[in-house]
Amino acid sequence: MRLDVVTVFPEYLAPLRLALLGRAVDRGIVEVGIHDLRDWTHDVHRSVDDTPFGGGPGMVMRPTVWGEALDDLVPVPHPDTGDDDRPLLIVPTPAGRPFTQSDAHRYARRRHLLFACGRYEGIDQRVVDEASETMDVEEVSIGDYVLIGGEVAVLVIAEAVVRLLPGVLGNRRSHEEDSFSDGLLEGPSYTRPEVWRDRAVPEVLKSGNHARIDRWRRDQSLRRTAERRPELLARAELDTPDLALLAE
Ligand code: 6GU
Repeated sequence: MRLDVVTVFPEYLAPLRLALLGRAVDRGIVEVGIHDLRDWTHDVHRSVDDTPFGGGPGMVMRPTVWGEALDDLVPVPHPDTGDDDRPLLIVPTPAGRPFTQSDAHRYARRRHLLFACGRYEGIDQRVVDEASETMDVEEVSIGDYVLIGGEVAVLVIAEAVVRLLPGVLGNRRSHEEDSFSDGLLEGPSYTRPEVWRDRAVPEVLKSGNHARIDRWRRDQSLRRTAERRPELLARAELDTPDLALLAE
């Protein structure tokens, strides 16, 4: 998979080359390109923004600069072979649709993701409107709070996607036990020692009875989800023992 990011703060994206993401880069599972939006300016001040039409606070990122950046970074379909390498363009914005685990799975199937980081009050909407005519474009939010720019959101989304690529996590049964893969939160985990500061590990986890352990874990997930994210229960697949537990 190829990940390209356009930003006015390229250094902010350095973590893409660290730790788990960096290992995926070293192993050739992902290629990362980080691009400074100011490279597509022509004025001495390398200006990327301007005042909003209609007035109001803040600045809007100029379509002229973004347009040239996307023209350079988006491959045109090959006229003879019909090869089409056009990326999925992802625009992080608090005004986007919520980014979820199912989006992460969907993005993980793409060959090329291109992230356009807005700062200030966002990017002139015509950039997204025009791009939508020739490629898939998604405006996404990572949660109900406001960040200064899209850079941290890109780190979040890239990490959620890259960990799903084959070979990145290694030595793991699957992603089937992740929080959200069954629509529930994960329950608590424990390791040695068996007793720590007078707190014992739940007895069932040492019983060796895997049917009991699975049921206990399921119950913990259900209780935690009911407590912290009750709205998730409506969409989870619940069987009769699940419903019995929740009715307690
Ligand atoms: Cl994706 N961008 C910005 N700037 N703020 C956000 C966000 C994204 N998601 C939540 N808040």
